[in-house]
Amino acid sequence: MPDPRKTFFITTPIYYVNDVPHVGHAYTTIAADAVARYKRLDGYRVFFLTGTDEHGQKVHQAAQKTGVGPQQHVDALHQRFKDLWKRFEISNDDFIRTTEERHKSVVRDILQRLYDQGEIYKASYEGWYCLPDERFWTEKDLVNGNCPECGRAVDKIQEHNYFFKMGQYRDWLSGHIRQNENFIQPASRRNEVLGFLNKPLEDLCISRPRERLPWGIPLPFDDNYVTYVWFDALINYVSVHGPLEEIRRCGFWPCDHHLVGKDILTTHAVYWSTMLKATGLELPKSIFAHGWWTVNGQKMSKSQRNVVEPNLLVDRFGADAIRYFLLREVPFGQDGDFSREALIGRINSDLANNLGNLLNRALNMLDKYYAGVVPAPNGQLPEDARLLDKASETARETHALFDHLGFNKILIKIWELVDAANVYINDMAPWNLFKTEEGKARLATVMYNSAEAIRTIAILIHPFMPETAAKIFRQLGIGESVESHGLESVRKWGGIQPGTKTAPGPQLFPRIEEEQAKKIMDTVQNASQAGTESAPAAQKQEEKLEQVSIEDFFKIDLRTGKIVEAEKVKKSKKLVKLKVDIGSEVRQVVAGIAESYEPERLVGRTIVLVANLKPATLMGIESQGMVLAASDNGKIVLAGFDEEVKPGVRVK
Ligand code: ME8
Repeated sequence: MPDPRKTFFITTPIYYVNDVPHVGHAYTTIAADAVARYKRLDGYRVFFLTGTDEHGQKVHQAAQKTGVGPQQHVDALHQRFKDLWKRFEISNDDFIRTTEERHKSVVRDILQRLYDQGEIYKASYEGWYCLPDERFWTEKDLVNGNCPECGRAVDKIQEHNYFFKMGQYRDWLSGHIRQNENFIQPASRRNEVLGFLNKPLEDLCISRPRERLPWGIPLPFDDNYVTYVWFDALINYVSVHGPLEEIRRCGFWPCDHHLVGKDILTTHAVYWSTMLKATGLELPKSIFAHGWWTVNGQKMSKSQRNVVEPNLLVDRFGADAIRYFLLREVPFGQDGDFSREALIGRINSDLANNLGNLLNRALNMLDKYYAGVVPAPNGQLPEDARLLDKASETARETHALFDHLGFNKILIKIWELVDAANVYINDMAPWNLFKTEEGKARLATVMYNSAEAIRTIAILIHPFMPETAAKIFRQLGIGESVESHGLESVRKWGGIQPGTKTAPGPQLFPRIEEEQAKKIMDTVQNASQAGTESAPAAQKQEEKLEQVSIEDFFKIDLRTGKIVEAEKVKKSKKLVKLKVDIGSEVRQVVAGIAESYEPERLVGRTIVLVANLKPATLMGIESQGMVLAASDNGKIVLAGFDEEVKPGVRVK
């Protein structure tokens, strides 16, 4: 049960719906998700917010290009973000859209209050305007006549507008940043903001004439104007809690962490902080600006045609592998490069070899020596204490690292524990202990500790890889709810109960061979090059086969079959030789499922067999049929039935 006094509020930027989401957007959202999940494990009541920024020039222009009205455009595009977050197992508690009335009414309320307080005034403005960034610059701000932020061309504009008296807060803000060490993180970014505040701070233009931009929230005190998109968007962090008066009652203010990319640090550190100050609301405890991802060394942008399509990445590698890679590969705060080699390297070494292997070998041994039941330990020796100490040290050290979002260090520490557990098994050599009576007494402790180390690891990786953690729990036989075990249970040894019946399953992360990797990445990049819109279409094309008539379909004789024998084909990594009872006879079938299924686990299973396939010879063995299975990112999952069916029944 979460402790009602421990609350935690974390946000991502709300993303523009001028385009579909890419891996950069996924990065911030996954990072926030990891923190939210960790805090929930630690007993906090968490409010994790993400959403979409749906007003402004960029979105308006994008809608115009697609030829639909802006509302229709944002309704369609925001869904792409929601869908992607589902695929990435993002556990957000709310999703705010700036076109929702609950948001617009709070924006109007804040604007009116600030106007009434004299914080907003109208003036004539002449200056330089960067359309893509939607920001005004003075002559002296420009770099070589271009926008100092993005380097693109700017337009000269003269018009009447409304201004927020931001400049008056410069010294106060500088002081606040200096006094609150964690307010802007990491430290290098904090210095950047302080440097920015060393120069005079201009007032902020917060309106756009409606005739130039009709798509926005009208100013409550002058409806010839709409609200500047940043002044509108930043308020989402408040409006999600309801009317302004609610903020003190909601229990989630001030915000604990605003996670943003380094591109939008100034708007958060300077605009948002001064807006809050003027409104009389408490500032966030921390604004963390992370680094920028490139792809193969290049900026990720649609014009470069190298956007990494996140849906395809999930299709091919699974959400957890991508979540792990993004947070493990580079320190949060620094820039990173997304490359095929780096991704495959991490999947094969960290996930398949180290983590996957640990689970497989431990469960196999439990199966072999204890029929899959976790034994009771027989007292701990000093050589066991090394593993136990490592586990508690990992829990302690990762906890401290979470305060500064040191994701990659946290993951390095957890993998040190994975390594320690693998080394423990090697050193204790259960296969030797099993040979003697004295050894067997010791074996119980070794196998118990191995299972408990895996349970601890599963809890610690849950924030980063929720699906994998649940799979490990399932295979350990302790349910799926990692959260119900909580962080407390990794702080003391002994959470897994002797007598627990394990349920080994398919490999967590099958190795990806070089050839296969190349093929996968080519599809991902080609689809991206065809434009992100066409990415799902490209995938469909690959799967789209010619239509067949029902008569054609019935030519295939699909039968239920019970596996009565299974053994690995010698010298083959992938093949298993099966004897399958299909009622009228027993067939010999060779299937390429050895990397996902141990032969012993196959016996007794009911599968679907293509019974009238022409026999073929594989590695010198005749195969009289084909077993139906799905191949998902290289992982093979057999088709089956949710109730018992006798062998030989036709499947249609
Ligand atoms: O700026 N590498 O929205 P946006 C890392 N609507 N992170 C990246 C990235 C990359 N290559 N590309 C994007 C906006 N991001 C405003 C925010 S908040 C009140 C309003 C991530 O769609 C990163 O978090 O341009 C960056 O700050 C954000 O997406 C920008 O998203």
